[in-house]
Amino acid sequence: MRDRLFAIAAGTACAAIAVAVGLLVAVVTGPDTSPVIAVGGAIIDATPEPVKDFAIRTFGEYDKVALLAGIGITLSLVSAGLGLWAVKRRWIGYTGLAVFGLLGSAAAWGRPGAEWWWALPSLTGAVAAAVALCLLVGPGFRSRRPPAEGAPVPGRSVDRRAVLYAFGLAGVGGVTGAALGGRDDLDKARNAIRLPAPASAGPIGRGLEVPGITPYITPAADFYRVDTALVVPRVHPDDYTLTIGGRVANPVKLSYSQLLRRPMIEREITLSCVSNEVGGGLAGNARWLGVPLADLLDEASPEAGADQIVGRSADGWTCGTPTDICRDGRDAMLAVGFNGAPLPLERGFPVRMIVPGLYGYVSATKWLVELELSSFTDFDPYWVERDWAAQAPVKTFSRVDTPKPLATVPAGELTVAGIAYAQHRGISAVEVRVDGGDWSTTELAPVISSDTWRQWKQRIEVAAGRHTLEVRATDHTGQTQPEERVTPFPDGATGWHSVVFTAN
Ligand SMILES: Nc1nc2c(c(=O)[nH]1)N[C@H]1C(S)=C(S)[C@@H](COP(=O)(O)O)O[C@H]1N2
Ligand SMILES: [Mo]
Repeated sequence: MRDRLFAIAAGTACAAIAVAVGLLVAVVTGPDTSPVIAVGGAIIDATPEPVKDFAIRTFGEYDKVALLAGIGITLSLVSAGLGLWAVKRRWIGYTGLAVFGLLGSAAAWGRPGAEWWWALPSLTGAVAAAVALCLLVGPGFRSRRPPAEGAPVPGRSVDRRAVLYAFGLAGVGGVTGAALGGRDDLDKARNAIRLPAPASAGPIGRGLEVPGITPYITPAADFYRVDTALVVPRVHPDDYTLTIGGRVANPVKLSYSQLLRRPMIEREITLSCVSNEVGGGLAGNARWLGVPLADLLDEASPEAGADQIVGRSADGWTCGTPTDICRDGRDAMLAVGFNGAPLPLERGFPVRMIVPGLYGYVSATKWLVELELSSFTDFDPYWVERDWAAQAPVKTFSRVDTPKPLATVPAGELTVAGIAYAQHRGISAVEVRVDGGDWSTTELAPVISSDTWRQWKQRIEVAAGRHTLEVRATDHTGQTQPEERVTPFPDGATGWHSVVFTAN
């Protein structure tokens, strides 16, 4: 039994050493090349749509944490098993480590933009783990079996200490690697940026003051995040080039400082995710500063028929936006500022795209490095390849923020409130009803444009007991949200949000 535990510990210690050495080498070769991140990235890209949909629905914004935890658990189990086998047949241990190393290297090589040295973290990690395996389960291991009842067990304590040392070394190495991996002068460079004042500053909206309502402007820390990047791409503004090419008469190349010198607009715009469920939180409203996209397109002069703009991010993710929508007068922009500061790193620093009226996956490329004029028949971007719709205008959405689901409130008068958006069409009315009664029209916050969400509130009377509050919104074209609930795939959820609460 003791020997088995030792073997399990030795196996997992070797895996920990592999991961730690991988992280240390990745300090030089780049954060997405470390074995766990490379494998995680490969899993994200290879996961079939229903599983991904399930993951996003189950874990929400913790989907990446869940994936890393899953990889960690799998690795621990497999390496524990390898440890058990390796004490009997050492070659099985070495073969297992070689397979690990090759899998990690293959995953890294499969990433967009991979270079040959991206395999080094996994390979060196595997070699280090093999050395550790040899030291821990090396010659002499068998001799530590109890020779006779009650006799001292030679060497055991030394070996146990060796396993502890191995875990300790792996811990220190891993923490050092992880800490150094994200450490370059990017935060410094971002803090040093002085954003220009906008040539055109849009009006500043004001929200309703109701306890429990979603604030009109979403602070950076509360803004949802959705992307396929396991580690945030780190794009230094000094090395930044944006290319506008493909089917254009005049290809354009711009550095970050050239982009900052162009006339800018600043606008409050809501961004929402196609995966947002009825009543969900995958939407935010911010004040974005950026270069109007239409001006840049005019300069590049797209060919007739180039009806899709393919956005590419530094990590290879792609996005397809209708060319005509970007030129129809709406505030489509290449954003560099978010709520008065340079874009936060996880929000696409240094440059991302924002197009009011379209879900993020067809418009909002973060870490944007290229716009390629193409056509919808010639190219399927990342999510379209995975069967999401190529055209995805934002559907009308309304949500109850207060009361919270299953809350208990005092009976009598009660203020209920929430938000609604029908982006680029505008919200004309929001109605609520209690327990399937008559609809009543709510009070709407003043609004500065059709591109932001609109808060609503209503005073209602409730008797003691359990109640259901429903909400529905109507846009400026006169369309009211349909009651039936439809899940997000393939082009956005619809249906009325409702909240059950108790009054007493
Ligand atoms: N490079 C890159 N940009 C991306 C994505 C991505 O996976 N990679 N996801 C898109 C999706 S699906 C959405 S909803 C928005 C989310 O932007 P946020 O994380 O700033 O809220 O970014 C878009 N831009
Ligand atoms: Mo999204």
